[in-house]
Amino acid sequence: MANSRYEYVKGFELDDRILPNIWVVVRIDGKGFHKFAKAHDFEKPNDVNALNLMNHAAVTVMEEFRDIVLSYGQSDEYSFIFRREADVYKRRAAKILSYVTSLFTSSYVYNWNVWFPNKKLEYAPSFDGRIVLYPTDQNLRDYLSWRQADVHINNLYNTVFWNLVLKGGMTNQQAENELRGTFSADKNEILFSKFGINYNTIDPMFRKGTILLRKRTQIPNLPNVKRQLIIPLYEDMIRDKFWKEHAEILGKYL
Ligand code: DGT
Ligand code: MG
Ligand code: MG
Ligand code: MG
Ligand code: MG
Repeated sequence: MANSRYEYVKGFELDDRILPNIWVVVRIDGKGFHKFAKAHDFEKPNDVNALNLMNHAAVTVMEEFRDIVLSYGQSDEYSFIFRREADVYKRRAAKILSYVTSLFTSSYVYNWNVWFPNKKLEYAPSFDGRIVLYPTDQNLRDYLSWRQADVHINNLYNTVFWNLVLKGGMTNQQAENELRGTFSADKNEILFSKFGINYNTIDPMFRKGTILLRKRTQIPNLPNVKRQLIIPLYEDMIRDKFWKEHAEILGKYL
């Protein structure tokens, strides 16, 4: 075979299969979205259309990868949780990571006009991706708690900051000085006393991020037909309540 003298190069491709029986988390994050948000005039601190576009792209990924049991998004990032037993692409890490990241990105671009019908996409956005493995259910819960606590801290800060600037007439520097060394309670107090905003009434998508889950639902008028739908939730994942209500995620039927 004329080919055979070249075939040895295949041996340079290394096995990158992920350990069996472990939670696989793929997290993607927008590259330079500070600049991207500015270039597209995203609302501050939260642009509801930008977040919905992220959610839309994440649904595309979940429709393709049936092994994803939960996805969680906030700001310019999304985490996809693959069930422990997932055998997709023989668990080859590079395949999974590159496919998820590129499908997310292409869906983000493909659906741009759905959420921004009057805004031109100024340049091609990109997303980085990483795979992190978590051996125990507790590790996985702690990972998701970590990401959700991150939303809370950032969103509370950004909400007060942009109110001080946009409504309070402060410069960015003044708002930064005002907030230096403040605790959560202080920030809540500033929001309420200066702007009449009760933080807890702000859109839960902004406060909690978006959880996407698969739920089986009955189709109306067709008693024997059930459909699996991907539904968004804006709940607290840090407390036990969420994990009891959605026990199927960890495969525990209580
Ligand atoms: P990176 O990820 O290291 O390439 O850099 P960035 O700039 O993407 O930084 P990152 O991911 O830490 O932070 C996300 C940025 O995206 C942050 O500057 C705020 C911006 N961003 C995300 N969502 C929104 C939004 O809804 N509205 C606005 N105005 N900005 C947003
Ligand atoms: Mg980013
Ligand atoms: Mg960063
Ligand atoms: Mg980010
Ligand atoms: Mg091929």
